[in-house]
Amino acid sequence: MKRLLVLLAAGATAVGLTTLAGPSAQAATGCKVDYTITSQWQGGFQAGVKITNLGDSVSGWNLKFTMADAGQKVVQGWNATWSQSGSAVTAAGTDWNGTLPTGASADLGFVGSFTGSNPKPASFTLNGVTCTGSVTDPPTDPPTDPPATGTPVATNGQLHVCGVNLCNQYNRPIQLRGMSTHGIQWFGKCYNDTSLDALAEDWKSDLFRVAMYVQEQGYETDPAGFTSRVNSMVDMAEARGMYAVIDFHTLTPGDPNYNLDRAKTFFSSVAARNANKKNVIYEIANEPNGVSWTAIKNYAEQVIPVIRAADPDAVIIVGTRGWSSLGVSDGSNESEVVNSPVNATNIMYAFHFYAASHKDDYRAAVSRAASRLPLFVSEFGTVSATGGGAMDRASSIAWLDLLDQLKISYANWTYSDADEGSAAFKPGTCNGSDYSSSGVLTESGALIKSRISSTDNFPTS
Ligand code: IDC
Repeated sequence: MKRLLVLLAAGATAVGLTTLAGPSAQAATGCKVDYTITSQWQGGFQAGVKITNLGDSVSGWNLKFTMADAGQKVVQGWNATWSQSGSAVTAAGTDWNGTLPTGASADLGFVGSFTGSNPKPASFTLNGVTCTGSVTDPPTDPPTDPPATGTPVATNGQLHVCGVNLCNQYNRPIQLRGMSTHGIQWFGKCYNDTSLDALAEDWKSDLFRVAMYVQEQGYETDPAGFTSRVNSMVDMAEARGMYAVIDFHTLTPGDPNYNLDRAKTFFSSVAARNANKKNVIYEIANEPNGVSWTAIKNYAEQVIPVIRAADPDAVIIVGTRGWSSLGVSDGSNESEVVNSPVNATNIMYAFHFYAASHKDDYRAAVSRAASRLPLFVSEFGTVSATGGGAMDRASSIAWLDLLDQLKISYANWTYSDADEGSAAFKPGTCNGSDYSSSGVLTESGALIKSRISSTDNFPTS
């Protein structure tokens, strides 16, 4: 059966073609094309084109090839919708032969014209896959695979704020426990496949906070480069089933409005790029300081809509006054936020502490605030607020017990080998490949690892 379909003027631009899906990442692909010049005459020829699908069944196909000589044109084709643009020829499957099960063939053909010689095309692609006559199996472990069963992201799915809690896909409150990077501009070498495997598998971390400083040789020096580094760290977390907090690590200057334009640029980009991921949480200003809650709130109300426009359902963390102390470090308290919350939904407020510096009065503020505000401890240290000094074990344990009891999520500063007490690894660890043995841990690292690696028991119904 020949059905005459499309008559194209030579050189016409391809129009009206259905856009066909390419091969799915999961599908086995492969095809064979037999191109036969069945007859030829002065300036004209007829070609038969037999496509055999060797891969998984395709529904909707698109065969493409390039004429080997610029003077060759499709004049009239059959059993496909034919078009030509320059030397590029497309034949699209029709409603009666658009589905090709494994092993099935479609016989098409066309009448062509030529001005010089009439060679055969060199190669053919079917839905973007070159027809080599053999099958390519799908990658066994593509990096975009859904996380393995049982990981934090596989279990909890897309998160949302419910009341004052962070809730999972079953609308049940959960607590995420994990680690923050140090400044990625300084400690990039600490974030590689081996260290991330250790974080996911040995530490059983639920969470990986990516601290992207804006100043101090950070984002402002190379916006595109830092954006792409953050994105690849989000992917590394996703591949291991961990949540990723994208931390716009403002610190000095303390007024986040100083970086408002940068924040809009950065978040519109990362939110668009990561919108379909379930593992992303946005933290829009690490630690506002020397600035009023009103100014912070104003910043938040400008940045949040930028994220929402691209990624409507992700949880967003808003920094608070006094280095994200809910104002306590500035002599205020949580009431300023309770009385004037950010005008947005699905957000949480950051609370940060350093256990050797921040003790009972700060714990009291968190205990009070926890029933009024959704809190997220996106950064804390076991040491002093400088990031150095000795670990305060008693205060650290009091804090962690409180956070567990209140189901407040946390990330510890830092998963790095910085030469300071807050680092989890001894200096030099990131020059090697051992992130798993107890010998590489600092005192802080050992305590935090023992806390984070205990069973999560996430609710699943
Ligand atoms: C510290 C680092 C330190 C670095 C300093 C300035 O540990 O190596 O020199 O920043 O960039 C925070 C901040 C966090 C601080 C940390 C410890 O969010 O950037 O890291 N800290 O001082 N808030 C309270 C403490």
